Amino acid sequence: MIFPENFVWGAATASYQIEGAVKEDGRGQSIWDTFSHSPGNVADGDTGDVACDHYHRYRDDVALMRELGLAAYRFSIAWPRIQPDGRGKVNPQGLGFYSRLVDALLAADISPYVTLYHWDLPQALEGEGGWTNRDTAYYFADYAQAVHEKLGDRVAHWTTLNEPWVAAYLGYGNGVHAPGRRRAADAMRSAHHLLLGHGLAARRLRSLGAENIMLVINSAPVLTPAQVNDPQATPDAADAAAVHRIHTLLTRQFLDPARHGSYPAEVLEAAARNGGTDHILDGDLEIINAPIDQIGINYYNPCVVEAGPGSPVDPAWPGSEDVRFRTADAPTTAMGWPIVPDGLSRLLVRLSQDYPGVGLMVTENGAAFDDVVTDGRVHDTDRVAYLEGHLREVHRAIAAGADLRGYLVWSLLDNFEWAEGYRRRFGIVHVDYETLARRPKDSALWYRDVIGRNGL
Ligand code: GBH
Repeated sequence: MIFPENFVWGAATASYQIEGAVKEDGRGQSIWDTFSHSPGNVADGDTGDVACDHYHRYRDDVALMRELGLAAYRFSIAWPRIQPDGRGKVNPQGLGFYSRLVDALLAADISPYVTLYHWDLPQALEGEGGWTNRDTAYYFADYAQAVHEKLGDRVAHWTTLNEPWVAAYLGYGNGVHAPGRRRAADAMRSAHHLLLGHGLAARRLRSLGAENIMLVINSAPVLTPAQVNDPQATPDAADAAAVHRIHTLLTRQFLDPARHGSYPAEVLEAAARNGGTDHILDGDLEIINAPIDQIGINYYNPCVVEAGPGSPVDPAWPGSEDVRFRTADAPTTAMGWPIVPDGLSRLLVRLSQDYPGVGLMVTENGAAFDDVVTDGRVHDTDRVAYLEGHLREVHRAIAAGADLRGYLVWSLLDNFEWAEGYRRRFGIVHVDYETLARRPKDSALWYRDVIGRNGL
């Protein structure tokens, strides 16, 4: 099973999940510092204070990437390292770190894929309303410019946002993520301002000469329980409506504005019933509809729903009043997430049809399992099976005509898994949190061979 020539193989991480060094070189506070240090928010009271100490160990980590043969490394930039207050003065030391990282990657023949926002908003901006405040979108574009001015001569691949659905609905809706606010109306407003920030930043980057601009979303095929194991199953009208509703809230809410310049009617109706639509101004959709080059898809599992009232409605899902969330009949990972590899091909084929004219990339895919170290090795056969199963589906989607440009494993390293802390391990490289030693798991060695062969 050979992949196309120039197919991009890589791995992904995010700043707060790996860097540590939260008080070094002038870094300001982010909402994840505040949130993780407030008791009750993160499992075991874990924080990103040290994380994988990547800030100090990045050279070793790049050497490891080179050994694995990665062609691309997707990482994110901590906005509060660049602008400690979220706006105004730029911190040269913060830019310096990413500049050294980029140089190390290029010297190792690895293309840097820079994500500008993977959830660590400067706390100073949260103090002014965070993403519920429209100004944040404009500050985000200024920040994007500051980063591009330093790295634009060497970085060819730019991502504005990682998973705006998660940032808005888990951050401001059900409060599972920072900043831990819990109001459906705030989440819907934040979603719009994140999209506005995406559009402003994409336009700004383009005006500065950037050529490969991407928006990364967490998407999923939305399926009825019967469809999980039988793609041919045909839901009745009520179940089909529930499926369509959740697909609209999860995926169309972001890609319709970004690619078609319009919101789905169902999203506007949900906003009207949750705080109103006054925050959506004339001209916003035109800004959001900025030209982009790729859509990044982070896929972990399908979303399984059927008709019937969810009780009570999760503030992460305003507009889902007639929908009941179900669990899939499938084996699960340590996160409790169902393993449904062909969900990925179903999703990719659909998105390539609904949103033509841009490349697609799997920007995250992977799994947490309860890894054990035995005799210095981690025999993570479950992770190898997960990755292999999903790569087969990527190949299948390409054969079906989807314009897939690459695949990035989540994650290079075990890391700070947000509200789950360090107890959930997604890495293909094991991290010993006592010594911070790295140890490639069997999955890393397997992935190296896949890359070497350009296929399975
Ligand atoms: C990604 O997000 C992140 O980008 C990454 O930082 C993270 O470490 C990685 O995945 C692993 O978690 O149906 O309401 O229960 C995860 C995307 C979206 C997956 C929300 C779980 C559950 C939504 N997540 N989804 S709900």
